[in-house]
Amino acid sequence: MEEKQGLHVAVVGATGAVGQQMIATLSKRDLPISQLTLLSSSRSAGTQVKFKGQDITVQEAKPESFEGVDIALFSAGGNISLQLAPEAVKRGAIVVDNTSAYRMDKNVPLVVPEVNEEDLKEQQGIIANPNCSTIQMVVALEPISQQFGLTKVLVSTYQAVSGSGAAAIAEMKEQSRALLDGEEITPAVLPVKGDKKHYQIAFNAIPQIDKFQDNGYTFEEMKMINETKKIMHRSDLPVAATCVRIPVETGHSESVYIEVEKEGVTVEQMKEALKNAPGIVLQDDPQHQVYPMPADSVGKNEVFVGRIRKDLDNDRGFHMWIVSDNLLKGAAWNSVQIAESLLKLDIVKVK
Ligand code: NAP
Ligand code: 3JM
Repeated sequence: MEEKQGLHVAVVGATGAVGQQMIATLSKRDLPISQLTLLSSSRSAGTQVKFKGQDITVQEAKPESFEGVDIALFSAGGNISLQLAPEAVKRGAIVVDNTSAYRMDKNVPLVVPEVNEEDLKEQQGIIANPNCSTIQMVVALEPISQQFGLTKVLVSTYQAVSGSGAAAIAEMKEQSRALLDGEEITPAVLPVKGDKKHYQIAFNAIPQIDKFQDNGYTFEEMKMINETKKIMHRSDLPVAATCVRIPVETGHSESVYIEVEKEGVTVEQMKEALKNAPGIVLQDDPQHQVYPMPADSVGKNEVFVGRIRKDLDNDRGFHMWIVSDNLLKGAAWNSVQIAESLLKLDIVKVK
């Protein structure tokens, strides 16, 4: 059989909340894909998935699954990435990893194309896709940093349950139904699958995403802090975060307070900087009640910014509200965008 021209792409975690969006995103974009390999655990192996009109059978992920693969998109949890990403690299693939396994490794570029695409040139086989909450925030921080200088970031998040996977979405829906029907509930997934206690997510807000560290911050909060500094090449930047899970299915929201270096920056100048930046849609017209909301962000690749206003006490302080589809720009779209950048920069070549 004659070999088709194009890339052999693999998706690891193809049956998950992120993996499904990766397949949907790949089918909308025009990366030249000649073969798509879909991988999961043995539980879902055998499932049929449609891609551009073709049925593809999901297979169990094994080291040999990566023979001949050019680009492997991983989103099956950190342990799977630790086990299988090196196996994929050994077989010649470039890995774009969606887990936290390699993000802070100094040999691994952590990339949001609108911010630090050039870092891809330093890749040694594995490229990390940042945490969803980090990605949407740095897309908005970068143009501000470039034009006005950035000296401080304080963020509180309002994160959707889909960030915690398919089981968390199901738990929120079933709990909502049960509570409305006056039934007892038994939380079993959120806030963290493997942690000691589980709490109600329906009609509630849980100030814990991922496990706690000894310093009182959760890992999710530390991901936002450390990853922001790495992506923006600003190890000196003060960043603090509070991450909260709310009963929204998809779309993360963030209330962000920043301080800039330059004096006298106006709200209009801030809006102008954001409006003209790549990947951002400005939705900011309080008179007409225009501002970003998670329900409007679903299915869209952009980061939406609004509610921009000056702090009342600090002339260099600004507040804003940043919203994006956590499964798209926060995960699947950013990964596919990285794959497109790899081609654009000639790091991966089509055979
Ligand atoms: P999910 O809905 O629970 O899906 C998990 C996926 O991983 C499923 O396809 C599952 O396959 C697969 N999987 C589980 N164990 C496996 C194994 N031993 N070998 C191969 N595949 C296995 O979770 P999700 O929300 O899609 O998230 C998946 C991962 O992506 C997360 O754990 C996280 O590390 C990462 N993530 C990153 C971001 C980000 O911010 N960039 C956001 C969300 C998630 P089965 O169907 O066979 O179980
Ligand atoms: C988002 O390894 C795991 O169990 C996955 C935990 C997880 C992560 C992570 O740490 O990779 C769930 C949801 C993320 C993430 O993107 O950081």
